[in-house]
Amino acid sequence: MSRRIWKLSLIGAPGTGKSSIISRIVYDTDAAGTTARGLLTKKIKVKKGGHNLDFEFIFQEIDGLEGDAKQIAGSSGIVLIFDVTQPMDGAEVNRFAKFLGGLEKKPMIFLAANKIDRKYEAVTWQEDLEPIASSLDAPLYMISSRQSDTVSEMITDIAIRLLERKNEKR
Ligand SMILES: Nc1nc2c(ncn2[C@@H]2O[C@H](COP(=O)(O)OP(=O)(O)OP(=O)(O)O)[C@@H](O)[C@H]2O)c(=O)[nH]1
Ligand SMILES: [Mg+2]
Repeated sequence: MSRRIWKLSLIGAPGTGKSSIISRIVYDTDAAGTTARGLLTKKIKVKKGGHNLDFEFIFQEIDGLEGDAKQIAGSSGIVLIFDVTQPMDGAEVNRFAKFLGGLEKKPMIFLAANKIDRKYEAVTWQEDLEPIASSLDAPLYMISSRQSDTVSEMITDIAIRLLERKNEKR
């Protein structure tokens, strides 16, 4: 059986929760502070069409939406992380989308709105992010690194979508 290894880059402003989300996926805890710097990997199993599929993700954390082609190079997918308790900068997101469009090898793009456990303090809503998601043709996930199921549903869906895209290209 073939091994599937994908590099997944989490990109977002400082404090949006990138390390916490990676910790949740890798260790099933959100204690970002205990996370060693460097590349973390996680093997996950997905059931699809009666088959058990094995995947391995390599995670990379990238601060800010400045768009560094070198850092993004080699990523199968990128997840733009937003913090629902912080305002989002639409112009910045558009600049980043333009940058992505200019890349030679375009990674699959995903959007994640994090910290939904603090939805009563939210200033960025699902309705604010949906137009961006559809303009980027990217799925949008509402997650909290404190809520294990929201993160595991996201990573499973990302794995399936990456797999489907890979099969499409053959
Ligand atoms: N309430 C709540 N807090 C969160 C959540 N995710 C992250 N945090 C908190 O937000 C703060 C920043 O989280 P980090 O995971 O360090 O964010 P980061 O994007 O890796 O930050 P930098 O590496 O500094 O860019 C920490 O205090 C986390 O505990 C969440 O889903 N809910
Ligand atoms: Mg971090």
